[in-house]
Amino acid sequence: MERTLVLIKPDGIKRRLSGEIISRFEHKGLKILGLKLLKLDTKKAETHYAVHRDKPFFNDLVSYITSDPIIAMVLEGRSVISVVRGMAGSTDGSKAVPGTIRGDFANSIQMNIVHASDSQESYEKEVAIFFNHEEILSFEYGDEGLI
Ligand code: FUP
Repeated sequence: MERTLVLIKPDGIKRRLSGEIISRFEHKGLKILGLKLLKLDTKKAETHYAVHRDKPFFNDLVSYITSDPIIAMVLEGRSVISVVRGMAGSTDGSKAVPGTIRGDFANSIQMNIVHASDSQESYEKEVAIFFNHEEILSFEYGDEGLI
């Protein structure tokens, strides 16, 4: 079963959308194996966004993601990386399709509510920034046969 790393960014937390977003993942039948509220430090934020280091928006992005608390989650499910990317919607909230998280709640590129890993390789790098092994639990919800 595949896993992905999801962040609810400071705008999502401060706009009180955390419950709504987590509900969407639960209702889709994804399993939450790890979850924490934290304030990211600059070093970890730079590691998380390392692929964007040379982009003009990099410093702003790091300042923003470290400005206030975020929620980090590990989700598990069938094809969960592409499923959650689809649920998140396009990066730019003004272009994201209604029905997606960004399409329904964001109208900005930077403040776009959530982050989701874009590949298995990204997941492996990202999960190590936010979770220790023992913080990712393994258990049955009991409804797996229905999803
Ligand atoms: P996504 O994979 O949809 O989260 O988007 P990207 O990896 O392309 O970008 C990562 C983050 O950089 C986005 F969530 C927001 C930020 N960003 C900007 O601030 N300005 C841009 O022009 C593009 C991205």
